[in-house]
Amino acid sequence: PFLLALLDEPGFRAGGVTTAYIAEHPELLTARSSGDRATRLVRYLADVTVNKPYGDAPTELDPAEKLPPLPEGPLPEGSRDLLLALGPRAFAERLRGQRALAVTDTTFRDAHQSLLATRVRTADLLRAAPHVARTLPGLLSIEAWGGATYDVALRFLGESPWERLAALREAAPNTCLQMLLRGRNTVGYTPYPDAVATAFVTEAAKTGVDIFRIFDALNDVERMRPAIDAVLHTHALAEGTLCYTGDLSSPGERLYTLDYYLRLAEELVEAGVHVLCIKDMAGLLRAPAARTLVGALRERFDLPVHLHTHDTAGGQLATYLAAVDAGVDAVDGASSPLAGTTSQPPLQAIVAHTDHTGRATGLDLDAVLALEPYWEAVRRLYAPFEMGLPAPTGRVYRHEIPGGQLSNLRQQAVALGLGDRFEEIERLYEAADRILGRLVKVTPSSKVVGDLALHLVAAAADPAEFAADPGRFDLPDSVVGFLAGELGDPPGGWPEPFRENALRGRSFTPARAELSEEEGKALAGPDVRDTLDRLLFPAPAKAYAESRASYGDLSVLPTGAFLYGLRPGHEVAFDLEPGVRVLTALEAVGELDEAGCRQVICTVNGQMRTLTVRDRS
Ligand code: 3PY
Ligand code: ZN
Repeated sequence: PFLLALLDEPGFRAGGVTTAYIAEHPELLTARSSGDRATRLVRYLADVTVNKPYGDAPTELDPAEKLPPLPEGPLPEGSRDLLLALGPRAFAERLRGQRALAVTDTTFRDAHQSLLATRVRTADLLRAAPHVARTLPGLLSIEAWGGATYDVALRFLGESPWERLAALREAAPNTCLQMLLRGRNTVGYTPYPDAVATAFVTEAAKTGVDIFRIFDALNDVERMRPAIDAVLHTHALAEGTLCYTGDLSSPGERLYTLDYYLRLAEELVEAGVHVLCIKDMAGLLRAPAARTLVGALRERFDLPVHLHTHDTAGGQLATYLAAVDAGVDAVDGASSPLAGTTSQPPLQAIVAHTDHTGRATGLDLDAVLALEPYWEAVRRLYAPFEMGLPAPTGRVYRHEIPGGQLSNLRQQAVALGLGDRFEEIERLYEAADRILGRLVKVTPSSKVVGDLALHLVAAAADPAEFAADPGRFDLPDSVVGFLAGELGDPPGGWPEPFRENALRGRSFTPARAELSEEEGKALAGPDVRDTLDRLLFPAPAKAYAESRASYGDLSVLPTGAFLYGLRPGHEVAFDLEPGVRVLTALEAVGELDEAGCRQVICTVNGQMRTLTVRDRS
């Protein structure tokens, strides 16, 4: 490949290669030439063209055509300018003191995590970011990172999550970028040593995160503390999170009561967080409960309260308005085309319903509306990842499945041939939750409950029989780990004797509490991002490294081509780097040969190329 790279180099063609030429161009020894980089990306496109992993393109529309013109003039000041000027403590005080309802735009993270399997690529986010920065400078933040985005970028998109963050930082330099951090589990599904959480937070703040929303899947503040402490050493704001479950207004509620949340909030305040977040991941917080909880938190503590919800049952705008009356300082919304059902309530409605009141957001409704056609086109482009909740469902009040997981489980049910019997999975999820002790259900505790539910379905097990004699059944690893205490202790205590019976005779290897000396050194070294990728997600990090080695930086490809490949007569343009444009078009795909391959003939910047691709379709 090195020789091929040289052959493509203009200096070689023009004057012949000498050792002096190489000496003058040391980058040739490390970087590949643009011709070689183009060929490798076209090789990826040829593969997708033959194998069509997601079928044919659902639309020919390029979302970029739907973007309004970018306003000119100086970039308006935004929340990040204020945070950098005031520091996090004074910024939080100001947030608490202001009348205007502050708003976080979740379109860049939670919305597509909850509707499109987290698949929206950096390029599509990056195109919208400068518009948000220029036309909605009154936003509190853009939630753009963390949650499942890290894993999915490495595993499915061939993208570096760190490069996404850095690029978004550059595209919206005036507005706070926010991330979701799962406490000791960082952006993964099991706990990591504290040194990992610390290094992760430090690097994320350095790269671009200004607001860290930190939660623990069982609401255990001790397990959020390393991350909180790490944030307190940066410029960024720490949001300490109460994950909400149940219905605190119900007279039958004994566990997740107002007192329970107030005690939790007190611990978070003592841990030094700047903001209190109510994270209603399943959309269970009803309007009267919101009024009570927000009112009590505001009365008891001086910190601003930030409310997050999912609109699964369809009633969460009412919850927001009740919270607004009770003084909530900030809420989360997503642009309408990526809002509703398992995603957040629409930003557009939040702005419209508060306009001309004392709590108006200060966001320009027309500016929010101007981005609707763009996000609508993006959603159409990602149609294969639509996760199938066609309408609101009130059953969430019973099964309490978080928004992101509900859409995911529906897909898993379809894969198991149970697509038409999803109510059964919901019923077993509810039963599994009761068996495990009525948990706060959010990544990764929600995964434990979901794994058990699917396991009961697959084993055709009756939940009562399973609960009475779990030793007779296989158990998913996540369930064994949970019962062994891997995620901490559940708020309602352990379900005994179920737990003892379930663990008897089973072994469990706990996650490591410490790093090896070598890993510790690597975290302190210059390649901290690669080290974090490897420590957090060994297999996806390897998949990413292989993809990068084979194809280069896939994030430069337009999404239509990345997902659906090339079509005859349609030229695809992409930039290897600013100013280095590649134009490619499909000429023909050959017959299947004896080796199971096809020839793909295409033009690359006017030159004909023939690539051999294995047909795995
Ligand atoms: C995540 O942890 O990714 C979540 O969105 C939880 O709600
Ligand atoms: Zn959420």
